[in-house]
Amino acid sequence: MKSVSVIGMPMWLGQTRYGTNLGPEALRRAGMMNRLQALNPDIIDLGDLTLSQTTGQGTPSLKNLKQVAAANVKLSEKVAAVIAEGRFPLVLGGDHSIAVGSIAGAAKHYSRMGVIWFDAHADINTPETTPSGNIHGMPLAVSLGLGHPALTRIGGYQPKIQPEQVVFIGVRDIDPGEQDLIREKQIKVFTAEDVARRGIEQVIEETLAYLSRQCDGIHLSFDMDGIDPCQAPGVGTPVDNGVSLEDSRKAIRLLAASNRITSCDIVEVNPLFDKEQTTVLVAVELIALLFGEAGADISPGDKTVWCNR
Ligand code: EXY
Ligand code: MN
Ligand code: MN
Ligand code: MN
Repeated sequence: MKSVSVIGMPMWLGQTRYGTNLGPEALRRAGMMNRLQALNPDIIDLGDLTLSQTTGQGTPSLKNLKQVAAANVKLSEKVAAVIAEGRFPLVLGGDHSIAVGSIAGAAKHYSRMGVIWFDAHADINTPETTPSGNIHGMPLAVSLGLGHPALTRIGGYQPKIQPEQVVFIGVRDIDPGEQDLIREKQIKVFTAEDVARRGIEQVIEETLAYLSRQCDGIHLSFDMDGIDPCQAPGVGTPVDNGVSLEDSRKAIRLLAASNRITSCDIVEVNPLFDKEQTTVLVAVELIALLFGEAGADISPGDKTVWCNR
């Protein structure tokens, strides 16, 4: 049984749609802690870090830089301390800019930490390539040492990870500048289409084999918008034709069973865009599956995702 410490990051300044800051509380209100503690009594909630909620103090290509950097300095220290205690950090977003701090805090404990980036997006833009200036589209580039020093220097070292130790799963909305970087760095990619065509079991098996050979820890950065928006609508940047909920469940259960995941972010839940609590409840279920809940036996069933959007 892992000793798990939950850290809430009420962050929305990595993008421009208010609401992801409400994510951690929404997950708690949906009964997340009771469900986790029923599985494992040594799962504790450290509460939310106190973050600035006011916009400004950035540039058009790095919106809210000062606040986002300050928040991630705090998070990197918290995550590093949790791992130093021998505990597993589960970081609840908040938008995906928080991966800057979670990866910075975790990677210092490993010589070669792998990253599984489950997402509709690549989040590997730099200030030079970003189409929006939103830092939630940059955390992977920052972790690779590419971007503004106020972000790449967090944790006091850089880069945090190497491109050959990153695997994308579920991507389907990649900007031209990101495409170039992914090709140049030869980062391993399983698009949402690859998942549908090859099967999630095969994708996860290949991902674990690829990373286990070379990594001494694996960080799972799980962006809820990687799931098809018909089944997880409550996200800030939805993209059609995502990974089905069934495949997302299978992915988490396989990763849990591998016992190779050493830290995790669950990000981009935006309760203000949710339909009832659909996305919040999916996130709680996936977190419970990550920490050992058996979950309903999943039939091979129909993989397509049908919905009237
Ligand atoms: N690639 C686009 C940008 O950089 O603005 C969209 C990024 C969306 C990021 C979400 C968290 O995954
Ligand atoms: Mn993301
Ligand atoms: Mn995304
Ligand atoms: Mn759809």
